[in-house]
Amino acid sequence: MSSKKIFGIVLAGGEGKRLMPLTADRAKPAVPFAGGYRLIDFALSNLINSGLRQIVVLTQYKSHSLDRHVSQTWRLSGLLNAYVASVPAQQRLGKRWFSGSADAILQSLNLLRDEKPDIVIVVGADHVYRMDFSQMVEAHIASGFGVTVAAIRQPISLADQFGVIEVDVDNPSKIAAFHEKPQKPIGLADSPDEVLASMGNYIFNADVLMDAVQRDGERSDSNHDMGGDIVPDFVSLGLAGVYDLNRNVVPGSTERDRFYWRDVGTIESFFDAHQDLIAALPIFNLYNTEWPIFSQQLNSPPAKFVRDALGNQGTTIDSIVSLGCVISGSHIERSMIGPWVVVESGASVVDSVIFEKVRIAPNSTIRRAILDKEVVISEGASVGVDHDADRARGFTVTETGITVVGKGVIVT
Ligand code: ADQ
Repeated sequence: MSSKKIFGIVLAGGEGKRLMPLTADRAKPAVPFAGGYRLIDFALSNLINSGLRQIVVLTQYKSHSLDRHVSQTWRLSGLLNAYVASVPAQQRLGKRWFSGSADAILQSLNLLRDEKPDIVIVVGADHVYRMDFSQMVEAHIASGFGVTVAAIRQPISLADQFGVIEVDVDNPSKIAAFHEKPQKPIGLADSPDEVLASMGNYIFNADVLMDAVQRDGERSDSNHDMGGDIVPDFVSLGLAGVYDLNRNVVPGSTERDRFYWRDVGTIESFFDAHQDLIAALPIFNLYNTEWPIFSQQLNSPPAKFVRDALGNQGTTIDSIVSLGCVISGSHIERSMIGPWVVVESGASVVDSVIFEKVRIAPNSTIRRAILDKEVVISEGASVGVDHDADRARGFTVTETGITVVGKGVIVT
């Protein structure tokens, strides 16, 4: 890691409307993922593994479970001034919440004034990926740009969800143009079906960032958004660089998962990201011990698989089953089962994501569904089999037929 003093800011105040009902009761970065993790654990693990030791998480929307997760899980030693601190919106600049991600930083400048870092890494909180930021910091310092934006190629069909980068023809490390969520994107010259997307991760010289958010705060024509306002400003001044994730080498990563990055902002992408992990040869490998993804260590017994009371044997295949689960004479296939889930005799769970403490009673059927925490499936009930019946019971059914049952619902 560079000898510069580096500070991390995780933007975690977004509402996550497109993940409803999973965000009805929690901030998007606190949404459980892959059994025992929360979405924010990926960003924080990357920063910690990259050598950062001073990190703040800026929160505001329904932040209780997020604040609790950060304070319980991300306890660094008190030595060496090391911390991951959750900082809720505090109305330091008048009686208003954060009006956008740049405003969140503007309202938190006291943190930078206290720590006086040279470099600030600003990252989003809701992506699944591995990245060594120390390599990006080296590239940023060498380039001399005020901001460097991390980027990855994405299908052009997704361009309207991302900031799209055009690189300078004479200097491929410089951004020539930046279009936030364009409706009519232009594909890359060497690959017309792809665009170069901003990952929502930025490295700034600290003084440059402080100046930029202060200037932005004075503008009435700004939405105070990092991607929509701050980055385009730097680009128009010729001061923005780009760092392509394909330059990043993360210890222990495989050829298959080297450039894995998923924005899990929608139910579909959240569901698909689980399938990426469950696959026998996963394209995102949770078992890379050289670049661990940290999360809360539950004091839980191992998962247990038993015959039911009549001696019937179950099958569990192509699935991940978390700690504390008891699976009894039931069938589980291509599914992610969170902690402390009970699946009883004759129940069948296929292509599904089950959050913690769900109870699935005998002879019930779950297909292509996401069940939030503490859902109870009654004996013989089904979810994901008849979408009209799912809607009639108030469940969300997506365009591609994923049924989502909200937290604590009793399904009969
Ligand atoms: P989006 O993710 O759509 O695009 P945004 O909704 O601003 O942008 O969220 C970015 C991050 O900031 C998220 O982690 C979110 O939780 C947080 N955030 C949003 N509003 C906030 C607020 N008021 N206070 C604190 N935090 C807030 C962004 C970029 C695109 C880029 C994609 C990559 O704008 O250019 O391509 O990320 O996914």
